[in-house]
Amino acid sequence: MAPDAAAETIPTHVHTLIVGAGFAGLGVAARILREQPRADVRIIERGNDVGGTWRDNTYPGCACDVPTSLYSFSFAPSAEWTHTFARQPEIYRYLRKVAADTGVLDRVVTECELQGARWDDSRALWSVRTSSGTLTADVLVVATGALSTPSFPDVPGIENFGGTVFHSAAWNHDHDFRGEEVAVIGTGASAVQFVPEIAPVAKHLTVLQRTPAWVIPRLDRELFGIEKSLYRRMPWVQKAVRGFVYSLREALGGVLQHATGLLPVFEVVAKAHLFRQVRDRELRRKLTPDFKIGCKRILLSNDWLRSLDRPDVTLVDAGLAAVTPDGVVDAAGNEHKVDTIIFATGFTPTEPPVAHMLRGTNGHTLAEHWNGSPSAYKGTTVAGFPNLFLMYGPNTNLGHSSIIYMLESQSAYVSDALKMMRNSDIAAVEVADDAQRRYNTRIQSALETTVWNKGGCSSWYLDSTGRNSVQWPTFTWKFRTQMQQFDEENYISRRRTPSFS
Ligand code: N01
Repeated sequence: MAPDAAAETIPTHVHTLIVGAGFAGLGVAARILREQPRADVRIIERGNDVGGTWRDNTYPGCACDVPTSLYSFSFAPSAEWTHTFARQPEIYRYLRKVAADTGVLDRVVTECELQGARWDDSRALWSVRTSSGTLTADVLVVATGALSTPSFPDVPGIENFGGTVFHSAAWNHDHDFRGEEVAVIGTGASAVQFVPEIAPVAKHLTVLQRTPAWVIPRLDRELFGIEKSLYRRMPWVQKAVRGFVYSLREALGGVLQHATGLLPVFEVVAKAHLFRQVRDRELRRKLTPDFKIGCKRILLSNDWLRSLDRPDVTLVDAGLAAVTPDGVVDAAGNEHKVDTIIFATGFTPTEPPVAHMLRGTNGHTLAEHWNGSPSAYKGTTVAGFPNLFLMYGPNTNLGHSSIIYMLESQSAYVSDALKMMRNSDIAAVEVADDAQRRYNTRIQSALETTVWNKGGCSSWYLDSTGRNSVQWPTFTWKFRTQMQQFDEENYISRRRTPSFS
C-alpha cells in the first residue's frame, strides 16, 4: 500500500537527506521539522511505504516485545493501542499516522533505494546515487535500521531444496501449511512469536535450536476502554504510565549492567515459567540455557514453550548444517524431511550493508574503516565521515528498554547540530578522531562487567572481532543527557565559504 501523499521524485540537491522511513527516519525528520519547519529535508525509502521493520515483518503473531507505553514516540501518544504489547498491524498503522500528522510524509520519496554516497571534500557535500537518480546533500542521516536486512546462514545445499523457503522477515502469506512438514531454523525473538501460531496448522514442525534462550512471561493484556478514554481526556495519565514503565525498565537495566549478582532471581522466574509450560523433563533440559539470563536478549512469551510440548512439534537441539533436496540436516548429522523451511535467523546488525555504500574523506567505505568492528562517537558520528549521522549506530542498542527512547535522544542531537550549522554558517562538521577514541574507550570499559560481555554466551552483540559494538552500557538517561546538545568542541568544523555555497 503506497502512502497517500508521499513525494514522488528526488530533487537534484537537498540540505538534509535521510535514508530510511522507519521509526528512526520518521522520528528524526519529525524532530527537525518541529524545530525548523522550513528545513530542507527529504527521506528516501526503498520500500513502497513508511514503516521500516514494522512494514516488512508481518509473520503471524508479530508483536512488540517492549511495552507500547514506551515503544512509541513521546511526541505522538496514542490512545488507540489495543494491548499493552502492541501487534504489528497497529504499530505499522501508528507509524503511517505519525508520518502524516507531522508533515513528514510529504518529504518521503518511496521506492528509492540508496546505492552509494561519496563525500566530496572540495564542495563539502555528499554525492548520492539512488535507484531513482543522483543528487547532492549537505548532510546525510542514515536511518536504515539494524533489523532491515535478513540474515541467512551460509549452509550447503540450499540452492537445491525442492520445497518452499522464506525468511520470517519476508513472510509468504500465500503459503498453505496444512498437511505440511515444516522446519523452523532459529529460536530467537521472531520464532517464539510465530511458532505457536503455525504449529496448530501444519502437520508437523521441526524446530532447530542452536542455543536455548531464557524466556519469561509477557505481561500482556487488552487495554480497557476506561484506560483509553482516560488517556484521551487526561494525557498526563498516559505520560505517568510511560514514566512508571520507563523506571521499571531502567531498574532492570541496572541489574543487567551493574548488579549481575541479582540475575539468579530472574532465572528462577524463567525456570518456573518453563516448568509450568513444559511437562517433558528431557525437553525442559534442552530448553534450559547454560549462560546467565540477559546475556542474549531475554524472550517474552506466554505460548512458545507450551507449543514445543505439542506432539506435532519436535525441538532438535542442534543448528542447521546443510539442506538436501527434500529436507534439512542438523549439526548432529540427522536429516529431517520437510516441505517448507522458514528461516528465523535474524538480521545483520553488526554488518549493515549500508556501510559498504558510504565513502568518506579518504575514499574508503565505512565498512572498510570499521573492518568488522563498528564504532562511532556517541553512536552517531564517525571520524573521516563529515556531515554523516547514523541513527541506531554502534553501541546504542538496549537489552531492557525501548529503542525509541534512544532514537529520540539521537534525533535531538542531529537537530541541534543542524541548527548550529545553520546559525554559525558551518558547511561541515567532522568528529575529532581523539574524541571518538576516548569516547569508545569509556564505553568499552563500562561494558566489561555487564552481562552481555561476561554472561557466558555468544550473541550478535559481539562482532566478528569479539568486541561488543552493539550495546549501550548503562542507564538510558545517561545517553539522553549526552545527546541533549551538539558538542561542537569535539568536532572539526569548516565554515561555509563562497565556493561552498
Ligand atoms: O533473530 P535473532 P530474530 N542453525 O538474531 C538462530 C528484534 N525483534 O529475528 O542463538 C540454527 O534474535 C540463532 O541461534 P543462536 C529483537 O531485537 C524485536 O528472532 O545464534 N539456528 C537464533 O536463535 C531481536 O533480537 C521484536 O545460536 C540458527 C536465531 O537464529 C531481533 O529482532 C520482535 C542458525 C536468530 O535470532 C532479531 O530477532 C521480534 C543455524 N545455522 C524481533 N543461524 C520486538 O518486539 C542462526 N540461528 C521489538
